[in-house]
Amino acid sequence: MTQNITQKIIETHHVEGELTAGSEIALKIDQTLTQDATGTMAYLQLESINVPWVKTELSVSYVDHNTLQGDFRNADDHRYLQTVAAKHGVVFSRPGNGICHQLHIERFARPGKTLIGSDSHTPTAGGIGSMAMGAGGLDVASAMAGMPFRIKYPKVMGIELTGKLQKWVSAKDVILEVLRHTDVKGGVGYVLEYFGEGVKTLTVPDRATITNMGTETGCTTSIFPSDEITKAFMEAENRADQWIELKADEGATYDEILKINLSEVEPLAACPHSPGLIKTVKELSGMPVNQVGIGSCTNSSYRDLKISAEILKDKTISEKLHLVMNPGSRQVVSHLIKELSLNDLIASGARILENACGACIGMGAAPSTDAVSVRTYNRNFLGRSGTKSAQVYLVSPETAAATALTGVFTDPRTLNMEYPEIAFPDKFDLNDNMFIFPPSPEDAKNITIERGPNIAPLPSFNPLEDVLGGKVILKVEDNITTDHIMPAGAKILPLRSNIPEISKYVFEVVDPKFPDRALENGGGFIVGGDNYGQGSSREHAALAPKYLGISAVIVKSFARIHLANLVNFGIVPLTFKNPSDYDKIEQGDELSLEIGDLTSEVTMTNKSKNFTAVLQHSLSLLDSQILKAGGKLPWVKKQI
Ligand code: MIC
Ligand code: SF4
Repeated sequence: MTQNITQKIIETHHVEGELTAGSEIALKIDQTLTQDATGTMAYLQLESINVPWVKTELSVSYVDHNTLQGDFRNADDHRYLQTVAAKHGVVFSRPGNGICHQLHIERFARPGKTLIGSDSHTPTAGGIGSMAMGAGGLDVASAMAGMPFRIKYPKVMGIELTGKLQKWVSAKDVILEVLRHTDVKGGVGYVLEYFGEGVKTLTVPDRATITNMGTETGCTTSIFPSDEITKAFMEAENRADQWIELKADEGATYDEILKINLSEVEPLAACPHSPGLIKTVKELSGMPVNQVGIGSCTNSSYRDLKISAEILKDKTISEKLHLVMNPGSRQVVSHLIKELSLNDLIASGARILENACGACIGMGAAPSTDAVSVRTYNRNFLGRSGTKSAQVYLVSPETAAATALTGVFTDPRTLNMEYPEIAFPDKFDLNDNMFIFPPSPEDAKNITIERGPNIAPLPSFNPLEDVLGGKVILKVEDNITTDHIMPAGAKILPLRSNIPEISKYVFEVVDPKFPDRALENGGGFIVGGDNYGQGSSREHAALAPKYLGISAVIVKSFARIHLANLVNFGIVPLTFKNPSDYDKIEQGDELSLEIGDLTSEVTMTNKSKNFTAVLQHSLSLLDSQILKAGGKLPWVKKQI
């Protein structure tokens, strides 16, 4: 039987479940990654599972999100992460080394391997042919403890690339073109697998830009074949021995096919406040811009910064705006220094920030009031930049650099200059000295894990009753993101290892009174529309509402990672059998849900409006048991 790449990797890693679309399967996980903002919780969970040494082939703990160190709290977290990594056999990437996804694809990701990461952009490694998925921290901790990872057997959307990109159009425009077709939920339930003649015109960093932002379609992951181009990249990273070929069989089939002719792709932009609201840059051209940001895990590779430097060389950025740049890794910076491109950037007026997530997650460089900010990042959700009134657009490095020069939205094809073609070096500058590799398990016994006062113990939760009662504490619309539920940014991120404190900010951008109202009412329910919980993997978007007493979320549909996180922390995820029942519920209504053992539909009685409605769920038997027990941690501990 012919197979596509997704089917091949699933077949070699499948340990449980039926291989039919929609059924739950369990996969063996070869590699894991965490980042600091989700990592503290993940390692507290790993510690409580009580597995002395990780069972994966490789686990890496990166520090890239929360690097401002405004006070002792970030630094405490970093110290904890470094010591807990050494204790349990995890490689530690020190702050300043770079952004997790850029570093992972440079130094560790491997074709044909499975990877889960406590960050939703883990699919970046799909650019090298790894089956890489975002997951909640507890699922990553469980994988480190040797447990398989459970997903719904995905459908595969084959994305056929033909032709070749025109000058001034690049990989970011390709993924924006995909998003123009799928919007932010067209990928739910799918792996996006790329094939066709056009694939060989894209380098690994180009492919990684595409798989990175594929996350915004809601998909399980995205993947490219591993071919001669992949081999060349791995050779340049001195990892040719880890290369294997990976391609779909001749005649392999897909559940759906999307065709994209690269030659016809134009410079595109995602408009406020959704990565799925796509317009051409031409349509937006001339709009005054106040800030430009180049970087983030989507566009901070050598190629992306080098082309920006070439565009900005010998020129000065517009006085109407600021330009901030975050390189993806020290490897990238090292090349920019040697080739004098860093000089070009600084001379042009660019502000070069740390090799970290930075402004992408609202850690500094928040735009001014009502500002238009044009960024090469992957998300432009309301308030994510740190300024609620800012209008954030997502574009390619070419468009961003052109815009930085003119001060208005600019189609880079209108710049009067030769297109700078950028090839990656034959050999990248290699320097792994900011990775701390773990000692031997024997030596690790002498390591003491260091915990500052910002590391609060994990909260524990009780088993669920058969009937849940309470008020609708909040009713929200479609496409509520985890940035709405549990915002990030410089003020809130330092609280990631402290659930009681961070819970005070739940739904801050939507309704700052939510936490108090939830506590005053002894908890209750959230009602929402379609695609609830889209965006990040942060399990705090489940843990913190749970801490405030939320026992069920009732919506039209869920995003994948958030749904798993709700189950993991004992919040019942329910959907309306009849979506129009959503309209009949108001905030403040008193509800009663007969959940029983959660193996069938649930009857909801709205006592305030005097009607009943049927609610559904997509829980496996195991999920139902986990939920009833009050969450996954006690269950995992029992398994281990
Ligand atoms: C994001 O881009 O939203 C983040 C910040 O990287 C999150 C993880 C987090 O919230 O810590 C993600 O993508 O999962
Ligand atoms: Fe960091 Fe932004 Fe990438 Fe998230 S999307 S990992 S915050 S750079």
